[in-house]
Amino acid sequence: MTKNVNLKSVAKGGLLDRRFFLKKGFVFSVAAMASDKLLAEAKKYRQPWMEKPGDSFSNYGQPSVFEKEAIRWTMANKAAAGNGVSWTPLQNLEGTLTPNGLHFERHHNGVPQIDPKIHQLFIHGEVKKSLVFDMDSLLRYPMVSRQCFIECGGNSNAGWRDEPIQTAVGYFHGMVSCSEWTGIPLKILLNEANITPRGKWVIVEGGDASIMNVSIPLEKIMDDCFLAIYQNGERIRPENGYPLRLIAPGWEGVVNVKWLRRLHLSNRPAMSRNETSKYTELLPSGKARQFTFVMEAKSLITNPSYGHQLDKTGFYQISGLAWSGRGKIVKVEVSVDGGKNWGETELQKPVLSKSFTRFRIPWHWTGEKALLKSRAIDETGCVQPEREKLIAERGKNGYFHYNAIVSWKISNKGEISHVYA
Ligand SMILES: Nc1nc2c(c(=O)[nH]1)N[C@H]1C(S)=C(S)[C@@H](COP(=O)(O)O)O[C@H]1N2
Ligand SMILES: [Mo]
Repeated sequence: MTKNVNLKSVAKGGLLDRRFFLKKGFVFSVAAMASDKLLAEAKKYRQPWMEKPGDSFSNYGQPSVFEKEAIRWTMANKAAAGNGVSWTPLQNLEGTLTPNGLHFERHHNGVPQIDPKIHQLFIHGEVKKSLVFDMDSLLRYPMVSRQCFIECGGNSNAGWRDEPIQTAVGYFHGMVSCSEWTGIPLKILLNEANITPRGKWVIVEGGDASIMNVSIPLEKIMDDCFLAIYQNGERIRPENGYPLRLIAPGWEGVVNVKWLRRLHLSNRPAMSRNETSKYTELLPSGKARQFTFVMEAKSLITNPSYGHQLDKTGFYQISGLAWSGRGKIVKVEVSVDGGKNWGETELQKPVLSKSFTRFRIPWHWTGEKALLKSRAIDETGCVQPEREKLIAERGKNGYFHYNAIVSWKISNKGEISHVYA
């Protein structure tokens, strides 16, 4: 067994060692053979797709037909037509960016098909100059690009249940995705509108059938909010807000209003449905949490995770995602013995603020029972809490903002289940 550099070898659950590949190096080859024999084998290896020309060009590419499992799982909600969610299959993805066709969706009343030639954006209220824009005029403004995650405030809410849900990580935590968004900083347009001293909140309204609205403090709007027009280089997909959406980096999904049509400057919040009857939660003290915009530090191991099967002992790469609405992730630790020992993982560079951060660490599985956990720490010092601690603070009335540590139990047969531990 290797001598560990920065991690402890643990009795149960095997060994975690970030430097293992560097120190030892090893081969996961199907077979090992001499070079001349291997060359002969390679020459013999011919498949049908090498015998004739392949398919022709396509106007818009699609994933391989062998990747049918990497799809969004959809879940309709009977509250209204077109209300529901589709989830990002986090268990099938790597790196930090979510492909556009797999970005999670949350609609209150379906996806409108908005004609960009007639779409308009109105800015009015506590401004000296009311403004109306069409898409052509917006496209003339200077733009910025920023990679950031969007997470629904209700993501991971199955964690509040008494029994741990047994489902793929994406179907539990996949109401979060990460894209490079490109658009116009809102402060440019609002400075043009010239806000009056009474303008302290911006009431943001969408142009879908739900005409959803939310209130955002002016400070946040002027700090880093922008109007996105492009998503990962192409125009935003209809389901993610085409032709225009608001991006409020690090803040809960609901304030990232899609199909944006109106910005109303006001001296107070609108007290709309999504900031009173929803997204307001009673604490054990009897007080309520309201306007809890920021998504707290969170992480989860996506591989291995529920639904995967470890069928051999030996090396696996533990890989997962971490993010925080407060800024950059500075550290992600992983434990394979249920939290007794923790090892520091390698973070994929560059680590960006309010964005997905990919962490990885090699793990030697000995074939014994193991209990995998990950714990994120952000640059403000926020540490992802254990579930017990979160529930002690927030009580059992929680529904939103669940960010507790996730635990995967590995049986001695290599089966993976979700546990509270
Ligand atoms: N106009 C409008 N904006 C909306 C919504 C909506 O239903 N209508 N849903 C909100 C919610 S609750 C979330 S979590 C995010 C989801 O964004 P996405 O569908 O692009 O992932 O959009 C928000 N913006
Ligand atoms: Mo949401």
